Amino acid sequence: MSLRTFITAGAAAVGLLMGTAAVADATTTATYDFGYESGFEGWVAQTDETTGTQDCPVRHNSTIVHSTDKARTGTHSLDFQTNGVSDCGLVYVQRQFQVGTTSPVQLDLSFWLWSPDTTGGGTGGKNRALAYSGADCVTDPEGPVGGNWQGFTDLGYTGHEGGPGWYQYSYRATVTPDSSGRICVAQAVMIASTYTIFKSYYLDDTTVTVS
Ligand SMILES: [Ca+2]
Repeated sequence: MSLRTFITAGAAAVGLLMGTAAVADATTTATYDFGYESGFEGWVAQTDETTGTQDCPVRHNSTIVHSTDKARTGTHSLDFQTNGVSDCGLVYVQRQFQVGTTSPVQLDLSFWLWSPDTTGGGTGGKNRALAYSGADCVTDPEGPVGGNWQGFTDLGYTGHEGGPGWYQYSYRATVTPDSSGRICVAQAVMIASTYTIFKSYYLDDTTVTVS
């Protein structure tokens, strides 16, 4: 993980002119890059079965592991091993970020997902990529509700015209931090088709920008 920050030039200049009090109002942009070369890099792996009450009719035992099977950059990624035994499940990683304010911030998330699917589905059909953000992390996913999971945003199918490969997903939200100035962000694969094998989706090159 690497962190880049900068203070908006105009705001910093105002701060210099007006003294230290104005510096506190300067807009800071922080960008975090995750390539998963050294592990989960602070992201916590969970499924709808590993936290809170079970939502799916059948246990799917999906999991996420650190992998060298595929990488978009470097040699590692996170392998979302999903099982569609009951056409149901949420498999995700989530992470807290200290944003240094309790005022609403803009969150920009992007990540790359390697998918084995096609637009027609491929082996076992196709799933969906989701994202979440909020003051609190997800402790008991609720779903599937209306073809999604509560609080998550649908970023699209995992099946693409070009067939298996790496595809980028993007998400933007305004998030109000908790009273300690923290937000939580999640990247997810929602199981949305029926298959009784473990099908891998690989996550790499996540960028989180808070401004
Ligand atoms: Ca990588």
